[in-house]
Amino acid sequence: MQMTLRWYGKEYDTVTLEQIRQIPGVTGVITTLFSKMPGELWTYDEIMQMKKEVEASGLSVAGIESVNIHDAIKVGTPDREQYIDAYIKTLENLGKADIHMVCYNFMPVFDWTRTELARVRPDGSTVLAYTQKAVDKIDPEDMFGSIKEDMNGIMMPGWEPERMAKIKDLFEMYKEVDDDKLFDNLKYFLERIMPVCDKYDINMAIHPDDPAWSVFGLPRIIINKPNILRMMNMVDNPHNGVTFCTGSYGTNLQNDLPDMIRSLKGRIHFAHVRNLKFHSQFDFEESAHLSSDGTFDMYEIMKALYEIGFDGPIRPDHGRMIWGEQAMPGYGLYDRALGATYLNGLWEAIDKNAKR
Ligand code: CS2
Ligand code: MN
Repeated sequence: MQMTLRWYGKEYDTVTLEQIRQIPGVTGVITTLFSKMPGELWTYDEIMQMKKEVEASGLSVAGIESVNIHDAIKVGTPDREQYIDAYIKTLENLGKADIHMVCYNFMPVFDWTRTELARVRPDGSTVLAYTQKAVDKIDPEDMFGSIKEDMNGIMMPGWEPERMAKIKDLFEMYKEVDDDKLFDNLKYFLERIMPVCDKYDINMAIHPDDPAWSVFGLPRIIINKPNILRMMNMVDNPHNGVTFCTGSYGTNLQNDLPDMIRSLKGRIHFAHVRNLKFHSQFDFEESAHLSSDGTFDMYEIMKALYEIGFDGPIRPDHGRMIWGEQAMPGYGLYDRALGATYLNGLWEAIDKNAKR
């Protein structure tokens, strides 16, 4: 595996490439062209400019998170063709730039959903949190407004104000879309892009829906083992793979994370590893990575990844906000650096033990 950190680009991120470079064992970043709207073409020159900047710092571009999917593709409206064509061109340009992993998601309207961006924990750190009660009370149109204050003035991925302004129309668009329709539209999209992925050896890595159940009555499909295997089988190409995000699949306590990892051998192209602490089944917060601080057994998760021969990029996903840092919620430097170091430690121990 290659240990990485997510980096949004110097205009958007509070963390610098120079800082990331100093985290032991972190050799690459997962980055994006953050100003691009879903459906917009990424040119070769723009990609190369970003890549050169990363490489000048001594790090590599280990992959993209995300090239976002336009709602027309998810809903399956006739204008999806133009957006799929643009997506294919973008993939071609990434391939030419020698970038081979693309994370994306197929969540309608909202990317991840949290009800608090800065819940204070007993130790004074702040974390993202979710309570079903709060979601049940809120009108989806007010969702953006309710968390905007906590964003520290920073634009958050998936919550772009331009999209949120059109939230009513978005809900209207998805009215006829149920789980099966969403699966069909995903299949259509994947079948169209697989030839360019084959040509440039690009691994597509779908990110799970977070939380892993339907919110606001919207369909959500990338949520559990049967669904993800259905997706793998419906387009049976090794380039059709997943981002295994423990914090997203793990929102559903029925999901056995190590077992899911083992069932996806060869198809996990990217791993997000973080821990959650549950207060009840539908009330959780994002804890430190350490097993004892949350609910998941991080050793078993890393061991499952090791045993299936996972060799893609991995990153600590969200971190807590600690030591007075001001950053995009979940994406500060300090706790993610601690997370990377911890995961590297687990990996080293597992590796040495396996080789004895
Ligand atoms: C990320 C997701 O911050 C996060 O939770 O893991 O927003 C992820 O980047 C997207 O869903 C992938 O398209
Ligand atoms: Mn994730």
